[in-house]
Amino acid sequence: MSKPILILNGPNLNLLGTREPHIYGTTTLAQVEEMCRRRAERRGLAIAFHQSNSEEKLIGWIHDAIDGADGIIINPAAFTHTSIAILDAIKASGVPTVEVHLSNPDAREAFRHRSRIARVCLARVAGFGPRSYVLGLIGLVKHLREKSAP
Ligand code: CA2
Repeated sequence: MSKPILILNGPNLNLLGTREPHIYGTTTLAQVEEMCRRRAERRGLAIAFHQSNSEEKLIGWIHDAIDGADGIIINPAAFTHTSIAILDAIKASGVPTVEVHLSNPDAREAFRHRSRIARVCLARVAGFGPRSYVLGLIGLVKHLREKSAP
């Protein structure tokens, strides 16, 4: 493993820690990034961390991962439940991808129960707040290291 892990965040996650703390907590997205960066550095790895409200931008970053990242952690936010375009991008990239969520979508409204991307992801971590990202990162790195071991 020599390339960074790409961590992607979908729409409205820029508001994290500032709105609806009863659902999404008080940790900001910048703090989530810092938690992930520290964890990755302990394992000798770099991360690239992005957020966008635009599906097009998220897809562009997934395409960039084809040559530029060893793995992807993605919280597509509401696009989780709607975006066949993000599903197709992850599938086409061939980059091992872990789906993460702050809340547990299965314990919420019915429209959040379907994930469009789950079928092309290695795993899913949900419901642990910001720790979902860290747990997803640890699992992904373990998987990649086992895969590349001689
Ligand atoms: O639990 C998650 O991580 C979600 O991906 C969050 C999405 C939601 O649509 C998914 O069903 C589950 C919503 C992200 C919105 O982020 C906000 C953060 C703070 C305040 C308002 C929205």
